[in-house]
Amino acid sequence: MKSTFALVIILTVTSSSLAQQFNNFEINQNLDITIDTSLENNIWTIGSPEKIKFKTAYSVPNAIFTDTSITYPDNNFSTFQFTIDQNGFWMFPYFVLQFHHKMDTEYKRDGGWIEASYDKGMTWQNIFTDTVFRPMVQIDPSGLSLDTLYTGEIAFTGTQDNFYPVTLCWGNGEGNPPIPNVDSVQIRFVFRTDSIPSSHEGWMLDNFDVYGTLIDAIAEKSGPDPGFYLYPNPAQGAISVLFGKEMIGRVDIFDSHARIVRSFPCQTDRLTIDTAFLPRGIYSIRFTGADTGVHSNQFLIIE
Ligand SMILES: [Ca+2]
Ligand SMILES: [Ca+2]
Repeated sequence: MKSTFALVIILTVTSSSLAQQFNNFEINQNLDITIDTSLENNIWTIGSPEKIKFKTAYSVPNAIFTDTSITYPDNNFSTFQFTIDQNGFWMFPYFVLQFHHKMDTEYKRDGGWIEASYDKGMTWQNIFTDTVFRPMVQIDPSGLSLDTLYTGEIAFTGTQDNFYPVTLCWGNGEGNPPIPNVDSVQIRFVFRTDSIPSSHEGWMLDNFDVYGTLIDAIAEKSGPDPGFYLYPNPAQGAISVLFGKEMIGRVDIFDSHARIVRSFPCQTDRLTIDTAFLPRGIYSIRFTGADTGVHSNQFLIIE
């Protein structure tokens, strides 16, 4: 089966404070996240989780998660939302929304998706099926992939025991739908359960990060072997490489002048590379395997 995904190399510009909105539910909260309390049985809660699977936030102590008890109720429809202020991003060709999440739901029956409104809340689109302004979506391959709920919604559903990042990128680059020409974009996270009771804990999210970017490259790769995935990118101190399966071969890291700055053998499905010794800049990482050929990717070190 042919699979295609986009590798996105993101350059952040940190010189403008307008160009970032963030909320980790601790000290840094200039992205204002609201829970609509007029919605009956809205179970989103901001606080410190005390469940069985949801014991700790991604950044402690707080996160946003579905609550009222350990397990979520049936027939539930809950939302929270925030506004991306596009005025801060006009100088950038792209803007990105990133967050970390963890989920425990009844597979294909209960789950959550993300909606966007480009007309100040009058109409909403599931971003995963929106054909006009659909963002590129980058999901950690070890985490939940998108699936179809029995209602037909494309959503996150099922269980992942660890936090994984999700990156959404709206942009005007080649292959991207355009950034909508509006001064703000509203984002709504929807959690929905069916009529069958189940003992699952729901959805937990943390560290919402919105920023304008200049994207250096969007490389489309096709084929049964998607190469590998790097995170976080940009990196600070260390970068993790996920291959998706055990890979035997050699890893080389090159600086922007194509000089090898590090080289080592590998036999693993994932590894973490210490980047503290490397100055900030753009790097390439290349994997060469006897059976799997050559794969390369780029990353940015910001400190
Ligand atoms: Ca937090
Ligand atoms: Ca259920």
